[in-house]
Amino acid sequence: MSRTSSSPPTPVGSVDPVGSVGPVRLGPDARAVLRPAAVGLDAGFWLTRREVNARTSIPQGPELLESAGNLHNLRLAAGAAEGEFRGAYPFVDTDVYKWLEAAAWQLAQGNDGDLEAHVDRIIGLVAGAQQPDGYLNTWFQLVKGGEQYQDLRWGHELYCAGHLIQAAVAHHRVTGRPELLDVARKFADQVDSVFGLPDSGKPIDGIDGHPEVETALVELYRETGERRYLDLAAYFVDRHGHGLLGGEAYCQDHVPVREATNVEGHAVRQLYLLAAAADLATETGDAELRTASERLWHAMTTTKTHLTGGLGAHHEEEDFGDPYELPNERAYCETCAAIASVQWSWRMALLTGEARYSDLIERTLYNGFLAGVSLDGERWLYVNPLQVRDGHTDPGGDQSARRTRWFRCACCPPNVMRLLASLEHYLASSDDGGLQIHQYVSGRYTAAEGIAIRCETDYPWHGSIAFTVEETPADRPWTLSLRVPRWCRDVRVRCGEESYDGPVEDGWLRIERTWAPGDRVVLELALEPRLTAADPRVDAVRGCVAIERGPLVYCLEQIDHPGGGLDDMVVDTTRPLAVKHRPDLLGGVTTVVAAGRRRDIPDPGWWPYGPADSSPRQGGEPVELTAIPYYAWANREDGSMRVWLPTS
Ligand code: FUB
Ligand code: ZN
Repeated sequence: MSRTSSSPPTPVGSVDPVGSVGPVRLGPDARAVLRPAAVGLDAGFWLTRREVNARTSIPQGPELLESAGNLHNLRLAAGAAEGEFRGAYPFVDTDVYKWLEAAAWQLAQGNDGDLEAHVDRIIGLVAGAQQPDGYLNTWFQLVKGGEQYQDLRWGHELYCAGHLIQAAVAHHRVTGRPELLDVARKFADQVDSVFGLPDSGKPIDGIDGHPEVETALVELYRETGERRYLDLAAYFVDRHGHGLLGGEAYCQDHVPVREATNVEGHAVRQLYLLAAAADLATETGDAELRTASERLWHAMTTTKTHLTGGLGAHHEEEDFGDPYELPNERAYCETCAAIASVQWSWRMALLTGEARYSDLIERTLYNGFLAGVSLDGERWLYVNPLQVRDGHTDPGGDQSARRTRWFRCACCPPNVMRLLASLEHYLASSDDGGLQIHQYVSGRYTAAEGIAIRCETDYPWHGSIAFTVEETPADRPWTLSLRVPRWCRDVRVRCGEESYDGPVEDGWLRIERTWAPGDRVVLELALEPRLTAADPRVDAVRGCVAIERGPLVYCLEQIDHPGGGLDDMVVDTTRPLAVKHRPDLLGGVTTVVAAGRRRDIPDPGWWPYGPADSSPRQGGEPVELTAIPYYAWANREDGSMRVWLPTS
């Protein structure tokens, strides 16, 4: 099928009455061309990951928050406990808020009784810790003598407010109950009474060093209809980049969003800020913010994104780094940055209708994001390197390349929980013309006006994706739009018994007709394993290839290659790649087998450098290389790992 480009679609306007109950609910005047559609997963890859989240990760939250001291701090602030503040950071309250948000989305899947009881109890603790003026931050209340907004660069007070607001919106959206929303609004109102432009009469013209409150305030506006929350979000977004915090990129204070030409500074901070920019463009029609968001997304994906969708090249300041500076063993790729990237891209997908945003979401979900949690849902990675060397000495701590039960800075685990618990929200959309499938899962996709289809698939292991129309208006046509991933070189579609050869336009394959219940469409995405090379400016991987299959990035792990290390392996790119389904391995994965060699590396004596080789040696012992999906690495014994493989 040919790929072409088309002109932009028109906005959808109002809220979809059967839309997805999830983190983004468009306001009545939203300029987005798509709105999130509801999906109920009933089998397959992501259902398994979500069940682990529901049965293991989320239920362990209350105990972990108790033992780490987060809940104790809330009791302390409420005057209901004695002792010292526990925790190393001013933002430890957000671990509680992100867990509450995850639990709220989980409640939408059904209530096991126990979870709701924990949620109610913890909301009670949060409400109890709130000051009468609405302010809430246990660090400042307990350690800093109640001072407020005196350390905007590092204090994270508004960052904490943002996560509280998001949790409250989730809880209200799912349960209809006001308890946490009341707390969040009271805090938001206090923030609104304090922050504003110098001529506003409000005492502080300032921003938080860690964006997050901005996108949360937009969602609070969407949930409550109160315009001043949207205005406050717009104020905060636009006050970044004016030197209010000294002008550092770390705090997103180096350049106004509207003028920025590439993503810079602390990756998570940048990405949360850009999610808010996309939200504002969506709700207000601000064309300049939209253009900036599009420009920055393009710059990020072309120059600063790892193959896994991971973001952030520097351990120092958790920073994006320079264009094409994409190291392997020192890749930072914080799990939170992958999550923030999904959040931003989804807002851009809804705003523009463009498939490329969901291409990146797919890559990120299956790789850079999912590697952040172990297969059993009990251990985590904060940083997600693309290589662990033979002989690696692990420093331990939060930034370890070994999975950890919890972190001192525990931002990532509950962030993973909330994304997995709300995952169905990021999979499909609708507009007045029909239903768009962004991500392929087994389950039921529902759009407005009586449209529902069932999808059966074993994706990403197999590329066959079968749709059956279950509900449809009888008397009018609508369009089923299927995203054809950018990596896919061969796509076929059958409608009933006939093959369909419409074009792939901007990544969408659109099938318009008057459907009848029982109509079948089968999409076949060829999942041939492939070797991928990077832009030649990425010095770190010059002369290397990576193995991919479908949306999955693969890696080698030491445990599958006994008899030597991984650093002396070479892949033979002239030999075909083979696929082996391994139900016995890592919860059931498809491995890719490549031909390789273990290089004969001559003893360098005392100096490992020598004259450049004009004809590199091709010798060495032949070895079968077994690649596993990157998301599944670090689930067996500790050892080396690599994504990028030298070719000579
Ligand atoms: O500063 C709060 C969180 O801690 C950030 O989002 C993460 O990058 C980590 O630094
Ligand atoms: Zn994190």
